[in-house]
Amino acid sequence: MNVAQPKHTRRVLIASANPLFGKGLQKIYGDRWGKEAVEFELASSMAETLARLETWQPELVIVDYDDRTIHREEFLSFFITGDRPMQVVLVSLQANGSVVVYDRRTLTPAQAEDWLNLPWQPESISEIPSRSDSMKGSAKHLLIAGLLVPVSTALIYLLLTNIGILPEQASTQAVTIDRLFNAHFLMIALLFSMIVVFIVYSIFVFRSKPGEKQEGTYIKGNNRLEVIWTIIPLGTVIAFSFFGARNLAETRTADPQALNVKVTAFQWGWSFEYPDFGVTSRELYLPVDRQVLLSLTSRDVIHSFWVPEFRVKQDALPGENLVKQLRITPTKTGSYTVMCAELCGGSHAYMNSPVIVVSKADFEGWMSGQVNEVLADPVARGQKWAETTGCISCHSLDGTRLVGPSWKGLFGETVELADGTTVTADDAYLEKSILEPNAQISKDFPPNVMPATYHDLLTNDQVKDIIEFMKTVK
Ligand code: HEC
Ligand SMILES: [Cu+2]
Repeated sequence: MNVAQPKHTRRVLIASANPLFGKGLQKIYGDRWGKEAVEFELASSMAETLARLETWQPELVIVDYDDRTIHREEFLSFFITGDRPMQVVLVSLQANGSVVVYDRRTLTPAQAEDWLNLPWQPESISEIPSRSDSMKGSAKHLLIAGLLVPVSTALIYLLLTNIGILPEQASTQAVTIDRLFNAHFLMIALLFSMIVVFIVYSIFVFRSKPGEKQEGTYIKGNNRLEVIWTIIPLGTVIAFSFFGARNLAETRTADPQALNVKVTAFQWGWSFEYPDFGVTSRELYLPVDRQVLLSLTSRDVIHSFWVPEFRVKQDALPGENLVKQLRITPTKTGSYTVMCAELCGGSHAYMNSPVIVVSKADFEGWMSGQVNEVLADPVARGQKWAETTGCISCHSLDGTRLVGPSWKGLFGETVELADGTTVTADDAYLEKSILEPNAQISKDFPPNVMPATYHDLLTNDQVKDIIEFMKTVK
């Protein structure tokens, strides 16, 4: 039988849950017409078939007669009532290679071939653009959008690295950390562009015109694509974790000449002890260009030591065996602030202390001043203990009411107690209030708030020094 070659690609929808059914038919068609002439779609369920009919509008539908999931009768009635230029054929493929069509005529493979190519109406469907045209079109769109991605990536990366997201770089560790940050910014810019460029491009270029009903092709499953987009991100994440680990090790490079500082965090402040000098300070003084080894502990809950300009951060944990170390090599003189980076209670947000990076000479000058002060004057010592053990984060020196009563003018005053009695604030009362805070509670202040641990933390001399200092707070 002689059938005219169609001028356009035929769209043939094969409805069968059995993939072999589709393959067999594709082969028959391919041999006869050449692979280019026929375009196949497979639908493996009734719902899928109906969906493909809507979106793809095939010219010929071949239904697997033996497939129970496809409800051939329902199917047939659906088509007979439809008004599309579309052929429907119910086909049963036999094991011996012969083909049975729905009216039960048994044909040889060659006869069936001809039968399946029966009347064709190219005119009625000639407006549908051929697949190869649309392929050319989509390659063009892909190329344009694909070129916009690196452009957008570069712009976003420049933006991210120039709006000052990162604070000043003031330590050698910061250089290492920022290198990784910048790699992440590049990655973020690329991922953002890969998604948003395509979305925005589609919104403008593929916007449907008024009255247009045709929907885009429904694409289900693409193993090659899925393998690619799993392996590339996986490899990237592994590479980043490798760089991350290497950078972390780099920030921990130890210098044997490092300056030792013990950092104690408490609710809500910091105290810095220089064990090699016997000096304790409320401010962290550091010499520039020398590594400092911070040994961090906490007196109460978990805190976290963080100076943004130095980048590195370390938790301070309560417990004697849980001392954590952090190495920082400041590279710029100036004033910074250490803040607590772990929510630790009511005044967490105000848990700031100055960090002052000075030249080597200035550091030595400051240190000798501290050493002399500690030795000479009990009031100066007392003030130092009061600051470094955290008293003045609860007791003000200027009359302001903080968590506890202000120390202003306290010495020699008559204090009203919660039990209604009064007492004179003399040496004995103050000492008792420090060592056993719950023995006598001041009126209008809560019990069990002032830590009862100073008994162990402070020596008798330190308590006396603090009281000497309190006497001067007028
Ligand atoms: C967490 C907050 C807190 C800290 C830290 C703290 N106190 Fe207190 N302190 C209180 C409170 C609340 C009271 C009032 C209740 C009471 O008498 O126990 C108080 C009461 C006192 C009193 C009695 C004052 C008066 O007017 O009768 C003295 C003296 C005192 N504290 C000294 C100290 C010293 C010295 C330190 C540091 C070594 C210290 N406190 C640390 C909260 C604190
Ligand atoms: Cu804290």
